[in-house]
Amino acid sequence: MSMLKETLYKKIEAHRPRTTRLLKEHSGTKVMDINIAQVIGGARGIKCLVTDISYLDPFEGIRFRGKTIPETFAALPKVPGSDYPYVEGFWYFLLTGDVPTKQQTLEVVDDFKTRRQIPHYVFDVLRAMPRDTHPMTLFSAAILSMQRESIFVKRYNEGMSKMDYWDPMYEDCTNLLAKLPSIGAYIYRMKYKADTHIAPNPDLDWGGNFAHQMGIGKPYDDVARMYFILHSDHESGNVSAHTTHLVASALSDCYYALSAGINGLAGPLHGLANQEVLRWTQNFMAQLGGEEFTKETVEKALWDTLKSGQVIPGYGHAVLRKTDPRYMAQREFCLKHLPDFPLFKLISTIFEVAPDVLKEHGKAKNPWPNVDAQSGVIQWYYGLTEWDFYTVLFGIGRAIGVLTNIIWDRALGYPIERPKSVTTTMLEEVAGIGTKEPAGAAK
Ligand code: HAX
Repeated sequence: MSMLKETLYKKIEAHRPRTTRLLKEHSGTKVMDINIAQVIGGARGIKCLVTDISYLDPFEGIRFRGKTIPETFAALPKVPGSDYPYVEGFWYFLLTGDVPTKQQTLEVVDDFKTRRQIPHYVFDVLRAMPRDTHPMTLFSAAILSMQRESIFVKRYNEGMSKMDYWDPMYEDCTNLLAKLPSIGAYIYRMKYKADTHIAPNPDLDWGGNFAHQMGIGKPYDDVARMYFILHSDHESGNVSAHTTHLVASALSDCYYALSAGINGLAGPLHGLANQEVLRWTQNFMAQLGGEEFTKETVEKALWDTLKSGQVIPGYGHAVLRKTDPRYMAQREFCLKHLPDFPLFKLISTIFEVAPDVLKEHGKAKNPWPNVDAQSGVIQWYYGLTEWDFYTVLFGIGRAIGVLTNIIWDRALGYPIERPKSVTTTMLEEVAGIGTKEPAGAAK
């Protein structure tokens, strides 16, 4: 057994009694009350998911296993000659809560390399789809196509004990995660680089090999590592994490579950917002027709978007009530590496103007930028201008967090998810509203 798996096993054994005790001795203790706005409004703020992988404070932002983003980057072993850590070490950290040593990290680096070969039929599936298929559809289909590889399914069919579920889930998730960057790079080059491909480099780590297979030179390897870690996890309630958890709760394997989560990430209110930000900026520049932008023209364009009934992409958040620290981490990267890049200047001007516009507009509870407002500009700078690919980058990163979560779901025996629905009439009764319901309405 690898050091990582052994450490994880010990952590699971130590954690299980905590969950059992809560359920046995305190199952009747109330966590919160909920109101009608939450019931109708997308379960906003309802505390009904458990994860120890990350926690999102509205005013502080994300902490991975208790560490802020700068603390996480500082703590983990770095790739020699790079500013950012091995993603493999981050995977170890998310899974176990322990900061790995260099040796423990390198063991994971090697383990990933042995698992990264992609079955040839995945390429056949990708090539069979129309070339103008959205990259997220290709990515999701590639993941789903590998479902036949599931060790969990095989062991389940053999009659495995519930206590062992986490083990094949760990194997499946690691096998899948190890392949994702190469699948992403394949999709990218098939679609946008005349179907020319670059073989993996066995000397490179997960993030470095992604940059290599994309065909983008340094420091894009560090961009990839930073990007994947920043996008990995945002506690459990966001659409991609929740969907992955929900599907896995039916004991569907990780191929089914991650593919579903990726489909959720592909929505414009979630991960697709990063491509929408680029679409917005490019439309805006096209409208200016070569003229320099000013704060006034940016402000007018933002109002035009709002007045036409659309959202300002990259702004607002369901939980955060301040500028997303993931935005700030990427902004710092831009200030260091591309301070004079015109698109970065535009993104910075939007940052100066948009919060006041949104405040005056008076709807968004959070007028500040989220992760997606800043991420595309970095990709664009390094030559990745095909913005409909951006959410695949997000998806590769998001897989790290959601796969960690479903391994722990299996380890702690979380049950099939099944919240309860009510009818509108029932809510009206709760609210004390006397209504005449239309004939045939559900009671
Ligand atoms: N522009 C315009 N209106 C906005 C807005 C924005 N950026 N953000 C919120 N609003 C509006 C909502 O549409 C809603 O309007 P209605 O009352 O007419 O329905 C109102 O303000 C209240 O919404 P909220 O409570 O502040 O926000 P929600 O929790 O409902 O939604 C969203 C959160 C992130 C979906 C929302 O802020 C949004 O649509 N933002 C733009 C898209 C975006 O950037 N998405 C990425 C978010 C981060 C993420 O998940 N990345 O993957």
